[in-house]
Amino acid sequence: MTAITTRKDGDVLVVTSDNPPVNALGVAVRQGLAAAIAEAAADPAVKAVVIIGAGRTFFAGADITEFGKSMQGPGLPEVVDLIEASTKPVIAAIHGTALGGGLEVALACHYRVAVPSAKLGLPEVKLGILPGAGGTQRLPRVVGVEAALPMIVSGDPIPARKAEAIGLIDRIVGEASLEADAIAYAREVAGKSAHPVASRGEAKAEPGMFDHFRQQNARRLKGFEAPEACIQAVEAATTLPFDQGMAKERELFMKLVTGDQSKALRHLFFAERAASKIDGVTADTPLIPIAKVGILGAGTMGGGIAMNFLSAGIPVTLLEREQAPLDRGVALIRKNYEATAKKGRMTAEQVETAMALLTPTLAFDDLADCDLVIEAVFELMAIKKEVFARLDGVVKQGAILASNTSYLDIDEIAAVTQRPDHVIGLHFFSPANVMRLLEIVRGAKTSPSVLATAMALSKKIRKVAVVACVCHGFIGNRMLAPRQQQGNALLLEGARVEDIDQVLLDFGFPMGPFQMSDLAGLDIGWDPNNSHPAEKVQDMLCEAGLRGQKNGHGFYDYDEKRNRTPSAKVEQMIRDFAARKGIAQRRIDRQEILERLLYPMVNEGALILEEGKAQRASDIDIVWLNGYGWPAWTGGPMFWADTIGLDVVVAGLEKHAPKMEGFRLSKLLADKAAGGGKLTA
Ligand code: TC6
Repeated sequence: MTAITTRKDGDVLVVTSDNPPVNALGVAVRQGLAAAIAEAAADPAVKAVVIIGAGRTFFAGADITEFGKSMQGPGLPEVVDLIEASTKPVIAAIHGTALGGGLEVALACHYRVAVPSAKLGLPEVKLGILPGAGGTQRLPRVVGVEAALPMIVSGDPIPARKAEAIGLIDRIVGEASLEADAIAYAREVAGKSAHPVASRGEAKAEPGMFDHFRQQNARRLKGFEAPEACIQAVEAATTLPFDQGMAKERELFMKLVTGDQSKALRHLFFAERAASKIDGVTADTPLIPIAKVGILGAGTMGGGIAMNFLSAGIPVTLLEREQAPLDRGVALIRKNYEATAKKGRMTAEQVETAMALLTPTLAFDDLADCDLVIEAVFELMAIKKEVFARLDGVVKQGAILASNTSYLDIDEIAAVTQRPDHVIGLHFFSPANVMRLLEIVRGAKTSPSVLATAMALSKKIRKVAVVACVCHGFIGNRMLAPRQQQGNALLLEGARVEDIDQVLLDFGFPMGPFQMSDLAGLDIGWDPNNSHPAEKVQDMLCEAGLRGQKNGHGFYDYDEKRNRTPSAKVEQMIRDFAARKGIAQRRIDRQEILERLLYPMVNEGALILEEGKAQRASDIDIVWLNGYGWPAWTGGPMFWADTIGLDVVVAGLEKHAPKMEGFRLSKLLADKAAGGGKLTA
């Protein structure tokens, strides 16, 4: 099959790219485009050229699978130059997505038309690179630096109407008549004496603009190389002639594409897609239609979960035991939607549409006709069992019963029902309406159909789903446990709260472990009636009345604006606590802190893999990236371990093992380290 075909529509050469699924600009497409431009040049009857994508989209970018390999010519920058140099006007006819190299092709075209539903963007930064086929030089020349810079640095696409408003699109055409409208447009412009050429434009910047932008985006830039390179490339567009700007873009691109951060982000791109491929589930596994969802518990979690479905247009019945918490739950959902509307991300009408899909109730029987019921009640096995037995009796046969438990055994819960094959774990992360991750827990008896339905549903509510099997804490929380244990041990051995947090902040986490505990509330999981002396620092702080951000005092002290300052009192309390336990304190360096927080997590991930609780190492990376803020540019815990070397990780674990209570080295990790293997290979 040839990726590019041409046909003449009168005096217009229509060049169609058909390279499913996303029309990536692989070698065959690049060769075909170059040949098509040559064909147009050689044919005096051709007055204009239209480039259009077959199938679901215009070019969604360079072929990412070609990165890191030796690439066959012509390269994309060359093809883009050929298009721009055409003396006959070239019109990009855009539908679906024009992304990355796809938008760079469009920018080289003299004109761009798009259907209203199209999206345009330069998402390269998300892959740890920058637009390397002239995007950083042409886009600012076409739409101005102010509009181009955030597009290139954030990588977020914009809709066609916005693209039109900033001058990226010349005309919005009919949703169903793209090709015909593009051809008509080509005829309109063919007779003009001159055509716009992006590279000949000028990109102007206000003095200080780039530094101001850097300051405003400091958080996004920290530790991550690609955004800064993007800024430098756009800056070059404003200070250098086009050719020199292109040379600068190429230099920055080559450095990034061969670097570890880009490798890590490409790994994650494919990891996210791999996560949806599940053993035992095929394309023809039947799906259970989900027309109505029931949710038990209208607290923060239940309400957040409900919002996912309401936003996706799926009716929700929300059940509570008493009127007051039910009213509070509903009010919170409304408040969250209204806050979104205030930020301009939802219209008032959309808020009402979502709210109209919500049915609050106190009657258990109202869940009877739901196709899926998710419980978000108190995290105690006895309560979960009671709830599931009751649900099983009330909810119609064939419906799925799901638990939002973050630790408990789904098989034990399923066993109290007559439909263990229809029981599953759907572990949402708080705030559930915001966090992208959904851990789907597959019970021993969960049917492929139920699993496939949960996966399909997760896509509909725009979550990144990862399947885990039953074990304490599944993937995410199971790996969090050794990190917390080591954080606690390090405190007792003499590391300071803020030093431990700082190590992870510098690594790229948005929050350190103790900041996270303060935010979540120190009393989560604390039993006030426990008469034994506190084992953990956190419990000791709870006993002293410190609860975290919610009462202004936790590992840190907080002011009304939630600014934190280290607490000398807490430092002393930890010293005293260590002394009572007979633990000698010492100075602990940053490297030891890093190794003792992160290497045990890698080890736990490897144990999860060798026990078959996760299907592949990259699934673990996706969990940590989307649920716990692991910095994307390191690729996630498993990829990071591969990058620094598994032998290094194992050596570190062995060195620290005497200080790590209950530590057990994963055989898989040890074997891979010894054999020079990788976890993610
Ligand atoms: C660039 O352009 C740099 C230029 C400089 C050059 C010098 N390449 O996401 P989906 C595969 S960098 C190869 O599930 P959707 C994907 O792996 C690129 N393969 O679909 C999956 O394969 P599987 C800048 C690609 O409808 C299948 O296509 N562009 C590529 O949910 C379906 O993908 C981007 O970063 C690719 N470029 O979303 C855009 N893209 O079925 C990347 C996709 O074997 N792509 N595949 O698992 C996307 O964001 C999305 O794919 C989408 C479609 C929005 C286009």
